[in-house]
Amino acid sequence: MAITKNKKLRLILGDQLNINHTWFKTVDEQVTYVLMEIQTETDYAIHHIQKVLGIFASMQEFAKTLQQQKHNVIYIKLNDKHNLQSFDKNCAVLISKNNYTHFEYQLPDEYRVDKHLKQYTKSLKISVNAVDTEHFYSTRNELGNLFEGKKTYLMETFYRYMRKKHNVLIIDGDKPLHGKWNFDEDNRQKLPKEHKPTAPYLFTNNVTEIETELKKVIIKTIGTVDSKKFLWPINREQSIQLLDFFVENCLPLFGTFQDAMAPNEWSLYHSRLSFSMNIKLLSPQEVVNRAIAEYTKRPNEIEYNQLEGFVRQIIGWREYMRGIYWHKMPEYATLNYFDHTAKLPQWFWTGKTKMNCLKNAITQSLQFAYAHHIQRLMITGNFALLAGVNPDEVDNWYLGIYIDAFEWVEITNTRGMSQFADGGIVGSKPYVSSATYINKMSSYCTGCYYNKAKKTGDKACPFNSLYWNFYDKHESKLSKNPRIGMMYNVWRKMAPNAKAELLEQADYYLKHINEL
Ligand code: FAD
Ligand code: DLZ
Ligand code: SF4
Repeated sequence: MAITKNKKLRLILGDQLNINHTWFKTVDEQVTYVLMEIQTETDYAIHHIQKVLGIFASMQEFAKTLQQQKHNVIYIKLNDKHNLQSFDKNCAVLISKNNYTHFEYQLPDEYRVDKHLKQYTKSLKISVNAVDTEHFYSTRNELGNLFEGKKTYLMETFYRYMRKKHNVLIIDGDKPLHGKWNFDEDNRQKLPKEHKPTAPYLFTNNVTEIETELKKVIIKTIGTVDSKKFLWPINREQSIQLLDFFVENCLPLFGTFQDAMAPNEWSLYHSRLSFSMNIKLLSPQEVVNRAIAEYTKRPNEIEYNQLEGFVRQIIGWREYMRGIYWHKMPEYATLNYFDHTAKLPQWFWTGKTKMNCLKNAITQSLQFAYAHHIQRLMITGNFALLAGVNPDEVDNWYLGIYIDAFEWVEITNTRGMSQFADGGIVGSKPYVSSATYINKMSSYCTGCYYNKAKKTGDKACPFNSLYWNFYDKHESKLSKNPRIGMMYNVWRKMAPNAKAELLEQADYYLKHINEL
């Protein structure tokens, strides 16, 4: 039997659901697309049940769309008899069975999968091509090239470069609209007591069939789900609806309450678009353009600081984190600047702690697979850093629990921004705080078992003593940092017995961390 030339197999990963990719512009009967639900991907971390369901449901929807457009699609479900549970093994069988003469894949976002596919394709006897995902504003190496030879990697420098390069909120060729690059000083207020935030826009997708399939195999997951009313978007139409809802209802207060936290309010004015963007149902360009269009349409209702703050998160932070990832991996995953070794407290997996801020942030993470940025940074991340938890443990928790967690954006935020384990590549100082900051930005302290104002003694808020203990322990590594020097002046001036009491209190809390 004659072998047809140019028979192509194209692999689509679970976070590559970009229907606008060049691949799909023409229908070619010589081309077959393959998507696969596999245990090597479900098991590299203990994932939230909603993350696995969300990715599988979106992959299935994407395969359906491709089929409707008349593309050839092979979809391997988790429990298919012939599923060999890894990208390379499944592809190898398909290639030999169907006599493909070409194999193509889109560049993975994660180093681990990139390495795996590079190794696998080296062994292939047919031609191989890896193409861009056509998703990001910047290339993998763009940030590395921009900062070539520089000691620091300032996000603000990168952000300005991106704004100019992509002509976003720019006038006169290279000047920032409204005279300033960054309007953060107008943002970040606490939620007023009487303020009732807009309720989040939730979907009611039925994903019970996928849940039943998941239960048949031994996949350890965390968190809860109502699989009859799965609340996250699982296709492009729903992602666009969520984007519309965000710009119409939340953007006007996005910046103002970006850092605010309140009990039982799990997303406030945040967009919750990270999942759709990270699996590429939405492109960052269309999100940014939609927000700018809304601002242009309603100049009297949407202030510029709200828009600029949102655009910065996407053009700035999101692209910056990806650039740092590709510039610094694989070493980045081994960095542990403070040599932290402690284990994550058990209640990170249950939310059962008397600390109201942590109880809220963890419980909502288990319930929704989501926490907003300041909860991740200044509640859970802050505590893990003050408690000296090993960054590997911290990474595994963040990589599993959030629906939007993929290593390229998780590790740079967790190990970098939150844990300062990179010694200052992403952030210029560690993000730690006592109860003062948490109380300033939230109303958690009001309902807490602990007393925010007490540093030592019965019911003293653990953040207070752990905060000073952290600075004391890492004085040699931090005291020369110009952004922290002032804290050391305060610490040095403190009476010796007050210092001793604080350190004793911290020591007690660290020894009884699982009981906090
Ligand atoms: P919004 O507040 O509405 O922001 C809009 C968009 O901006 C987000 O969707 C996201 O794409 C982008 N963005 C905002 N901040 C960042 C940032 N620091 N880095 C990258 N993109 C950003 N984000 C992830 O997408 N995946 C992760 O696994 C992840 N892990 C994090 C871990 C820690 C410890 C911290 C501190 C932050 C982490 N972030 C992560 C960044 C940020 O918290 C989330 O992007 C954001 O909370 C997602 O919710 P949202 O879509 O409602 O964001
Ligand atoms: C996160 C995830 C999970 C849980 N399962 C799958 C899967 O079964 N099949 C798949 O193709 N992708 C999955 N993903 C997303 C991948 O982990 C992601 O595509 C790679 O890590 C590249 O970033
Ligand atoms: Fe958190 Fe301390 Fe406030 Fe309690 S008192 S909510 S532990 S900061």
